[in-house]
Amino acid sequence: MIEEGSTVAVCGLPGSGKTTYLAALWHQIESGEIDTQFKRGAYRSEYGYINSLRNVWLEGREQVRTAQGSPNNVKLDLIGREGENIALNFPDHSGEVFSSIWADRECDQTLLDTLQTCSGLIAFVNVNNFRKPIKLARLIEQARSLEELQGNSEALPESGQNVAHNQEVWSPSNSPHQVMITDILQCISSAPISAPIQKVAIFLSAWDLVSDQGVSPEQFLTQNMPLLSEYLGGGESGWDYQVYGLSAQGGKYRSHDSEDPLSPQLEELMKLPKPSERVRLILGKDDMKDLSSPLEWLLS
Ligand SMILES: Nc1nc2c(ncn2[C@@H]2O[C@H](COP(=O)(O)OP(=O)(O)OP(=O)(O)O)[C@@H](O)[C@H]2O)c(=O)[nH]1
Ligand SMILES: [Mg+2]
Repeated sequence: MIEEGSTVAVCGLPGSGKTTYLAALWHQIESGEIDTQFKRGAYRSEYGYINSLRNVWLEGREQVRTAQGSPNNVKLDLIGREGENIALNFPDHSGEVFSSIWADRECDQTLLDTLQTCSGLIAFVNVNNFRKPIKLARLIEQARSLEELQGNSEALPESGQNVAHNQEVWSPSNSPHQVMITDILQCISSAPISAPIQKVAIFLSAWDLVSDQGVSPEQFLTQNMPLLSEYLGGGESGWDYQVYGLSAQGGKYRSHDSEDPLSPQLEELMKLPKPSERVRLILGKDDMKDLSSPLEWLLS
């Protein structure tokens, strides 16, 4: 039986797909167009914010970046499979509060409150915009070319400065995303945050952009984010985890204020009689539509 006042924490760097998921989830539950694990309960909460996200999603437009500062408190009144009433809290934080855990070693107080009271965590990674790890072989290759260039002084740029100018200055915020996410998960589970949660659903968002690669979400994680995959799978981390491929839009949406005509792909999506059918959620070999199904696992 799921507790009445449960909270799911939504974690992810800027642009990782958090708000889009909430918008699509709410549409599926509110419309009742498809069979979902959780149904809509009697309205007891404030729905202004989540309804505005849903309308943007229905129009095939990207969500506006979530503003920094206080999170938008989303509370959904739901009914579980066993008929239980659940008021599910889903605070929509901006991605910067998560970057700040990694880069500044600081945790926003409201996020801390969420983490210490939640039953489960969803961690988002956008497969379209994550910063990949640099392969050691590539670094060695670059170092060799630099050595060759230095050995051949005629080939060097006149002052030698262009080489330095082209190098990116390191800062915590331009680290590979898998390093940041692994560290954030580690911080969440250890002191001083010590969140009492064990389950994390990893959502690889914008999955429609990689679904033709023929790999499962778990394989994608192993191939592209080996550090995170080993951290989760190594057994030492303490997390019970599942990796999902999530397409909450089904394809590319227009930007929030675009006046451009719809792309052929978006036109097809918009023609679907049930907008809930735009969505895909992949877990292993299962290809699902119901965005609330991971919540059942997270909350039970
Ligand atoms: N192709 C595709 N793009 C997606 C999908 N879901 C999200 N995106 C894109 O990913 C980007 C970020 O999505 P948001 O939901 O705003 O991300 P967020 O994590 O809330 O970002 P912040 O509010 O900045 O923290 C947007 O450009 C979305 O259009 C999807 O299913 N498919
Ligand atoms: Mg957002």
